[in-house]
Amino acid sequence: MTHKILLVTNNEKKCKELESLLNNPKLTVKRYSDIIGKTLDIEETGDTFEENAIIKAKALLAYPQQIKNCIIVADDSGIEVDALNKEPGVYSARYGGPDLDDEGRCQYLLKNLGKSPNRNARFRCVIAVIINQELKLYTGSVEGTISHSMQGEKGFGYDPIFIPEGYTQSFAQLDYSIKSSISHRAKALEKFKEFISPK
Ligand code: ITT
Repeated sequence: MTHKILLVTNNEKKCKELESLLNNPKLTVKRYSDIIGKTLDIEETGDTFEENAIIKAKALLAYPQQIKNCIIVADDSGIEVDALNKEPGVYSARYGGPDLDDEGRCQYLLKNLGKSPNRNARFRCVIAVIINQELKLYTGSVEGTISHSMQGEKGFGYDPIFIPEGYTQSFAQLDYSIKSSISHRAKALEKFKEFISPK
């Protein structure tokens, strides 16, 4: 049996990661905007990754005809920096204001962290899934440290300043096969894949 997965995200690079992590002959993966014919501006009003992931997944319930027989999958994620009181956390995509791009947000975080000796941080991901009208949540995280400057071109978001535990290079420098086996998103999706398609 093939499952039809509908991804709810407007972030192209996140979407590509989700597609790559869900690449499996038992899954057909579609982007929600291709199914409903437009992009939604979903307001992330929650205070937690869980709340925002649920808000994104539930936004698709307004399109019952189009989502029939689909498994809805929404990702809310971000980076927590211990010395910044776990900021930017759920505000990762909006950190430093709407005018900044990924690079601007990395630089803003580096500036705020300054020379702090405590550079511990983690990426967190919550995947909200709606399957047969039931809501399920899957979580994943990866520990690491914040570098002193941006390093590498791969990935997206805060990847150039995040060095995962056990490595000396950033997610943006390491081969993608490493990020895709240890990332917050990979861990959350692993649990989801095990649920829909047990080994
Ligand atoms: P959608 O809500 O449409 O999915 P978004 O970019 O707004 O897109 P989030 O609200 O989940 O997504 O914000 C997550 C932000 O956290 C994202 O924009 C990145 O800056 C950062 N982030 C999440 N996962 C990341 C990863 O794997 N690598 C680097 N940065 C990541």
